Amino acid sequence: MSTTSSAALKTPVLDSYLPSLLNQISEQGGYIFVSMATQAASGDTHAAEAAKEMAWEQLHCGPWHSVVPIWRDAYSIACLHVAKNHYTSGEFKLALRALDMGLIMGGLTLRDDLNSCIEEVNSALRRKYFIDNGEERRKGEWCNDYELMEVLELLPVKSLSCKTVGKKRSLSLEGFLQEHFASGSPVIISDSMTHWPATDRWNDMNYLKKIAGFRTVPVEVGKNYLCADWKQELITFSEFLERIQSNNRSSAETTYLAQHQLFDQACILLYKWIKELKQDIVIPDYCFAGGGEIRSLNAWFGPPGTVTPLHHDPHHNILAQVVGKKYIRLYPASLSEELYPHTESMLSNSSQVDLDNIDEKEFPGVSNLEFVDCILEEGEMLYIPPKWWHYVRSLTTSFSVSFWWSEATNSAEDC
Ligand SMILES: O=C(O)CCC(=O)C(=O)O
Repeated sequence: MSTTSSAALKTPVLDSYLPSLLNQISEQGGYIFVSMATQAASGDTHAAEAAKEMAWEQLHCGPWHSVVPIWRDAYSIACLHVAKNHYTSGEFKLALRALDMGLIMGGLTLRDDLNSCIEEVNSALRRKYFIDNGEERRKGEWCNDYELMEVLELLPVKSLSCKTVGKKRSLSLEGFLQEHFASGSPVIISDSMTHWPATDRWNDMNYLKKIAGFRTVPVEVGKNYLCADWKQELITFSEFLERIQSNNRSSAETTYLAQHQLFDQACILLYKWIKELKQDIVIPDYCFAGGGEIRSLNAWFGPPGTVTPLHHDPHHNILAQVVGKKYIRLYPASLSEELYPHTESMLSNSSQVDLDNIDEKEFPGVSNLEFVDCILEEGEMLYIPPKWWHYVRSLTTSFSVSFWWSEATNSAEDC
């Protein structure tokens, strides 16, 4: 896109807070940044880029928790200036990239400006996408072929041979409360998502591209987050969709758009990113059980073969299967010690046992532990009670959304 845009991006919060933010940055010794940001505010493109680089270096000069918070706001200031310049010269994709980076890495003060600019730029890009590609588009569906017998060979030993999770159609809220929430017992609920627009729309790759294709998203590349060669990358959602298609065709490294509590930046982005697709989903009434609050909505989107290793989470969870199928194995919270949790605090909610390849000598007894499992089909929701251990493997291209909520007494802040 090279045409210039007549309108400028509006940044009311930046306009009113800039002087005080720059003062705070000076107090931290960021005089050169302040000088660059001041020039950037009067339209100097090079100064805006230089300020962004400078703030980026500050974000990377030590562990994330030791970054002085004002430098995160400094990064957002610079991203907004860079985006405004790109937008004015019609470079919408570059503008959106800068804004997404501000959302992922920046501070909280300018988040409203970042979000409103993202909406503006994304809709400009979507208008262009429509014009370039025409209104009438062929539906691009995922290839969801799947052979049960072939899939069974890929699953951990003993899969689907013992107790499976019970399934209930259109379970009432009262029934859910009495029979599952109160006793902490998992259940699959079918027929409760038929009214979600997502059940139709998210099977259409072109729709996803149009809605969020230009956004930057954090993805996981590699077998799973416990493996040494695992890494995170920031790519556009369109690039991610292309990778899913190539993962479907080859055995290239798996890319998974997933959320783990370990990476709270990614978590914040997913929460924001999913805004574009949020109109297509409906928070299940079950998530208001216990009078608590939604803690986060997480997206889990990837090709066949993604694995989320055995771990547990502190919240109630409804995992809704919008596209495709997943194998899920659950162990009760009471078996925690027998599942050999990692000893480092950051991974203490993950098991050291690789269910895909159990080392009997190192982890004796694990193969004999009782579990329940299931294949979660498109249009079904699985209730996972707090602290229940779960292992998840996608059997087809799969897009799920998890809703985490906590009871009224738990006031911990999540993303
Ligand atoms: O779907 C997945 O891969 C993992 C889901 C999960 O772990 C969760 O919802 O807590």
